[in-house]
Amino acid sequence: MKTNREKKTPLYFQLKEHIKRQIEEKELKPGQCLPSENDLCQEFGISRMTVRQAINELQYEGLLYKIQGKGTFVSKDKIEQSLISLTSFSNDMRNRGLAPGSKILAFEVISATAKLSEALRINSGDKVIFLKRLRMADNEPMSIESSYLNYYLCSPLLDIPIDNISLYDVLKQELGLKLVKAAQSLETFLICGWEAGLLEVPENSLGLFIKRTTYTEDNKPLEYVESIYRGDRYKFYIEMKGV
Ligand code: 16G
Repeated sequence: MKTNREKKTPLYFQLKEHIKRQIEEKELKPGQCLPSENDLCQEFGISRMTVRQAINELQYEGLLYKIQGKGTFVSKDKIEQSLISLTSFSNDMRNRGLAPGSKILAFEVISATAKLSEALRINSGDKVIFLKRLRMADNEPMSIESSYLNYYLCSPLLDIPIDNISLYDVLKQELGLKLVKAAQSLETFLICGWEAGLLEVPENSLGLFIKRTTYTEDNKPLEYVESIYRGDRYKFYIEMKGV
């Protein structure tokens, strides 16, 4: 492809779209190194600044990543998660042939704040089980989940070794709870500081902030979860019916 100076779209944008197409068509494959900035300047007859702008934007969008001193590489395909069925992280990863894992960041009993008492429909100050985990797939960090669980429904959980378990499997199989439905919201989020370190992403990477409340029978909120998902590794989809 040659960039076209007659077009209304800026030159950097033309290069960006070209690289995007190459990734979509698998001409550039996940893990593959991009040609050097110099090579791209020469090939497309554009300046280094223009090449950098295209590459930086693709990096922000999660399609490319840089390794200091090594070059720019194509990111892995994103994990697509359906928003229709109430699945667990472990199940989602296993269905994709990836090994789920967790690193426990906190596991303790706390008192419900006003926000938690509203989400779990309990009184302020009531006991809540707080479980914060870094979730991994094939040892790659994917998300940070902060789960707040109704103490009176879930207290046997405190006696179970929590490392690398599926919370939903334990709630269902060992505590006999039925997870009937969940309500979830998604917002964009900038990942920085400690959380960027845990997720192994650059400062200010795009992420998704997800809140989920899961209900058991009788419409009782069982868990309220706030999660941060890596924007470069995840996409969510939903199917809609015509009205
Ligand atoms: C998912 C849920 C989370 C739940 C977890 C249980 C989202 C946004 N969140 O990650 O609410 O606690 O699965 O996973 O999907 P586990 O059974 O593997 O522990």
